[in-house]
Amino acid sequence: MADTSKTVLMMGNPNVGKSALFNRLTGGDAVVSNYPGTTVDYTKGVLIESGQEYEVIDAPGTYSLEARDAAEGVAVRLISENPDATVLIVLDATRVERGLYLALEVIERGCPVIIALNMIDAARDRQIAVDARMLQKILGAPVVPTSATGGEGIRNLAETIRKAQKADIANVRARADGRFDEPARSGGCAECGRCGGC
Ligand SMILES: Nc1nc2c(ncn2[C@@H]2O[C@H](COP(=O)(O)OP(=O)(O)OP(=O)(O)O)[C@@H](O)[C@H]2O)c(=O)[nH]1
Ligand SMILES: [Mg+2]
Repeated sequence: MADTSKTVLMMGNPNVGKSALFNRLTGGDAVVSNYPGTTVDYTKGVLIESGQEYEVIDAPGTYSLEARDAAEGVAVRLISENPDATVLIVLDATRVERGLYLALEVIERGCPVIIALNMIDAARDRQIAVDARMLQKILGAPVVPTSATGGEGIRNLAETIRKAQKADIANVRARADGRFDEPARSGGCAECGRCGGC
């Protein structure tokens, strides 16, 4: 199987701004392909960040990895076909809870993930406060607030791809229940990707 370690697979619920973010990350220079055997299209582009070239795939929107229609089926097949990819999970900051089911499924699969908390501008406008740091701590993976339409956080998101982390779902559950304070690790933390402390 091809090396997919430099692939970034964008996944998220429908209408959360995946394609808008994809265009920001890749400059909109994209190739649209039909997924074989389906009528579903998906888009690939290139991001060059700190001298590293990534292939970015904009997957169709899905609510879960138990696909219920053709588009969701393609999203699930893309994650299977790119086993070493970093999964960029896009959440809508105005309705974070809706996207968490998929995020947890992807984390449970053992994929290295980063999370874009997109539509942060809309959340702010509607006075919806989202604690990105807490979310990051609980999920054990970097969380970057973004506004794909306004351009906010895009640079930070691109720079954070290399800090993607595989999270342990059992630890995520424990932290969500408030049962577990993760001990300092030597391998890196979700906060800065380098230390064991913050
Ligand atoms: N306010 C705001 N609107 C956004 C943002 N990102 C995307 N949008 C808008 O949200 C709508 C959906 O954006 P898309 O990029 O098409 O969303 P998607 O996740 O690719 O949608 P599907 O491919 O249908 O799953 C569009 O009208 C965008 O302009 C954002 O950060 N802030
Ligand atoms: Mg889209």
